[in-house]
Amino acid sequence: AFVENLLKHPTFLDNSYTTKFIDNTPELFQFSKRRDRGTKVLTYIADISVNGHPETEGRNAPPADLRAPRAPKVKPGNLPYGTRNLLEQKGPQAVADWMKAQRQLLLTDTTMRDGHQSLLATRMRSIDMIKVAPAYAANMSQLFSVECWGGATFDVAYRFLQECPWQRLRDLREAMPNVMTQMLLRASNGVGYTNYPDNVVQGFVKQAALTGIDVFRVFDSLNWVENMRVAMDAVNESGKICEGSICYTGDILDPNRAKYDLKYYVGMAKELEAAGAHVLGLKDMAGLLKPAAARVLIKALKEQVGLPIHFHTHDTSGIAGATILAAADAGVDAVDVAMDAFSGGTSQPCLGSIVESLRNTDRDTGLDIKPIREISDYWEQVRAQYAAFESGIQAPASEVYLHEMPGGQFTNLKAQARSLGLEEKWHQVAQTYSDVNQMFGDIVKVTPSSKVVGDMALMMVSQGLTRSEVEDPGTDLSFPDSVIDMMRGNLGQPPGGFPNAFLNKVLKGEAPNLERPGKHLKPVDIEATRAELSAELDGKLIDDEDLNGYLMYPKVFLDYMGRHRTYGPVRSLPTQTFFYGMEPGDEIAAEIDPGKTLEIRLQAIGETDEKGEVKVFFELNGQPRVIRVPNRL
Ligand code: BTN
Ligand code: 3PY
Ligand code: ZN
Repeated sequence: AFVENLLKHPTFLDNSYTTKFIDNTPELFQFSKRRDRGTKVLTYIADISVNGHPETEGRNAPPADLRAPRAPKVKPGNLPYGTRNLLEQKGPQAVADWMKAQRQLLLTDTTMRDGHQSLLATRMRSIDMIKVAPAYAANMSQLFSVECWGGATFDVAYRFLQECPWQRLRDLREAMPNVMTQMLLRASNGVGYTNYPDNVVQGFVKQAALTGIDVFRVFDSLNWVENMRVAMDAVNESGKICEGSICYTGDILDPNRAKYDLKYYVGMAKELEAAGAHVLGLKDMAGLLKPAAARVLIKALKEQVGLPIHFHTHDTSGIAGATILAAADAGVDAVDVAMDAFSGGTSQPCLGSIVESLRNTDRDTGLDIKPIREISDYWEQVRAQYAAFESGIQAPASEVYLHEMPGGQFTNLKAQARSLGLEEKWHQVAQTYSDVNQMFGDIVKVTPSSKVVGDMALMMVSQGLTRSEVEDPGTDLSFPDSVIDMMRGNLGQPPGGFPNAFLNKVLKGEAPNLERPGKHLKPVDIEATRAELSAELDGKLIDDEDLNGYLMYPKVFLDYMGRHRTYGPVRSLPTQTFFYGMEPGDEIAAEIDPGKTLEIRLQAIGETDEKGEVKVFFELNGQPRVIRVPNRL
């Protein structure tokens, strides 16, 4: 009976139980046993209610009486046939063939990944996505895919949202079994900022496919196909769709930007086709492709490459909707858009508007506008909860054609500039970003190369350095680590390499590595790493998902696990509670497991005692509970 009770005990199910802990600290065991998940969640709420959340401190807050978002109701019944069913039945090549054969413009909804990554600093929580996923399955089954994973969402989930990105994916997959899920993968940089050993990239792709990704958009931050093969091969091995992607930069119609001309892009597309892509991604991460150029580029790619084309852009300049329509005219097969409430600006163009613009034309998307409006209404309520993470950008910015910053970086760099006291010098940062690009030899700027350009630009503006001062061989300068790392070749090689004079100045004579970085990285001993992590976490069994989280982000993952031990499954709290806590009299419900719901009422918050602690009085499922937390204010 003891074992049975133990096995059923929440701390055991939670994996926070360890024999080592009990053996070593019998006097604490009573206490540890009481710290079930309910108590942990109450501790989190108490802490936030007393001390506030560090991430929202000093930022705009949503109205105090904001209601929790309500997802559209879904009628029970069989789900319509969607792209996922096709993939499951006939495989990735059949999906690619179908894309080319049919005439509707196919749409990917990016709201759950790039939409909030570009508008809200990637802060959208899983619960807000999972609640609406059934409505997508029931009423948006004509979508090509839902982009909901990868890019910056992976580390932000652990780092700032105190939740497991794998669980997010598993839950979305389960709620949306008929529509393909899509992720953004930075090739050998995984979902991180650095080149990982080949076997780490391979293991990550395998796990992502197992947990629920159908379409992998793979890109390299310097457009180096050589450095994309490991990831692309791994995707193909998993039986999922490999979308090998070109990152678009410059302007094919501008004779002064001849480095990235039509021939360059067609050549890269052919390389990706030969490398085994099922779909060609055209990833315009900054929103630089203008309508007239899109006509020329899409037409050439359709004529000279056999793959269906999937176009991604950002509306930073305000003109991206026109580019999408031009691309549709020129025969593009699929495009990325965001649900209305998460569209525009540094995000993707507006899904509903593209659907309406093409209605009754030969590229009619076939999507019904009514569920789009219902779902977008929901997203509008969701967005209101994240007022703290709004960038404040009010208008389209043609300046993007000068700096070429990716949509996801724009707001981030602006926030970084603000924190360095450079907010007033923003336009100078933008100009310097452009100068740095030229200094680096005019490179593709996308995570992680865009971060290197941003680091250098911020350093120059904060130290008042000009490009010619930086390039002057006569002055000695200490460069940001990320710049040294990139010049060493650790992110790979851009077309034509880095300019020699600059490279020599940064490396001070050290020879760069011109080969694929992964070629020189020793494979990680996976099982030894699992054992090491297990030991670090007091013997916790480490599954492949956790292991992959740790391999991408060791410190971020361990910090997450440490907080998880104290606060438990906070992912199921409503977003308002997660960021702002509760007020006396508030009541919420949190479903911590299917069928296991915590009904929580905050009764009162006491005074701070002589030990600097505050008692917070709750009712948990009708039972009184008192939680003590330090007052850190
Ligand atoms: C983070 O911002 O580090 C992640 C969010 C969780 C941190 C918790 S919130 C309550 C407590 N107070 C803090 O300052 N950190 C933890
Ligand atoms: C990412 O890598 O996160 C991007 O969105 C690049 O555009
Ligand atoms: Zn993007």
